[in-house]
Amino acid sequence: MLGFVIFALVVLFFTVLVLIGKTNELSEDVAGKGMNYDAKSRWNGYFLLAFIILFFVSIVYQFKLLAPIMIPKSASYHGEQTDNLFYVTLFFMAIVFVLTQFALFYFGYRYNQGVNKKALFYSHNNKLEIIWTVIPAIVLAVLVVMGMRVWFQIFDVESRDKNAMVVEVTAKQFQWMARYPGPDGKFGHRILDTAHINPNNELGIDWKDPNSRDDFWADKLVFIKDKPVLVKLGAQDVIHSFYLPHFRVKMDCVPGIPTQFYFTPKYTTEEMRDYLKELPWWQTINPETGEPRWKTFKYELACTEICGRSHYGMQKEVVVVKDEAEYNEWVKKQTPIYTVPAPDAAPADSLKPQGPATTKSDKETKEIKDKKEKTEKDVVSVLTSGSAHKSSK
Ligand SMILES: [Cu+2]
Repeated sequence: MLGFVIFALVVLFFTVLVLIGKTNELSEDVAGKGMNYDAKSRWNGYFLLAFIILFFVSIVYQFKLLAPIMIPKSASYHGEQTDNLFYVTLFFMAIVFVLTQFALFYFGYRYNQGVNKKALFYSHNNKLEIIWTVIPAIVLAVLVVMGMRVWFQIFDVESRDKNAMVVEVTAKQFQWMARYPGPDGKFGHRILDTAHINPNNELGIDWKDPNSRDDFWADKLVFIKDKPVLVKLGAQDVIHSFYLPHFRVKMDCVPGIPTQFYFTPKYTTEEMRDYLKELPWWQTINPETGEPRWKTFKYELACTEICGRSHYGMQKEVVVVKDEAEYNEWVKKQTPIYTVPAPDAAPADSLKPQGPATTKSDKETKEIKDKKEKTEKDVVSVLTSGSAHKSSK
């Protein structure tokens, strides 16, 4: 409400200013003074100059205000390179921005209308045109080459560590399904057909494959410091986007097209907290928790593709542990999917594959299918009898 009142007051203030100006002009006209365009143009020039100076001051002020609460340093190795690329680009663009914007407004001030001023006809200048074509061309070429080098390093499949840990993340409205390969380090095979994919086995995991028996769902993503990770991504309904802002990782999850991202975490969650502890903004109290912000800092996975109504809820905690031992401890505490239904699977007891090489899941799949068909038949018969009833009337 207060916001609206302030907005209304600002609008009112400027409306009054415009009306005063108009009245002034009219009264001058009536008094026969005529319009003093030179004076008006001079004032316009002062205002232009004042505007651009205020504009730059406000940029510096906003930067000072907001920079401390922006995302902290990169928690992955490649992220340092992309950050560096960002800063170098920002540096050059800032120079261009300041020079061109200042020139634009300064010229408005310097060359305003005046009785004794005469416009200069200046058709072209080869030297000037060469300078403003060649210099930007060189700067842009350097930026493009730098960007391509970083890109090829990040996506260089050949130089990847073959022992990287692999995590499979599948997105759906509105959830992340993170599958870990379990202690054996191998994922169970998936069969992507309608007979294997059902509400209780959304990924179509082949329970006959022994490797699938220890795969587990993770309620948070756990990575190991300095251990490369390959995240294999998929989506079940619409396009989602796998975003780990602190690690500078972003990759779309597209239905039907597998995507992946390879990176190496550099700082554990604890190390990041220790780093943030030293920064003034992170020392302030978070009103939601009543504790300093650094204390409750968590790495985050978020969806960064507007994917539907509850898009904002597609979050997951990400934890980086210090070594394999700590990771194995966590793995030991997880329950394999094989004994529990997938997250969100409604009837908890409808699918519990047990024992070795059982085909129970297939049998149960059939039961579910039969049940579904029967329901559909019932619905159809109700509908048709209803319409028959109507038409007979
Ligand atoms: Cu999404």
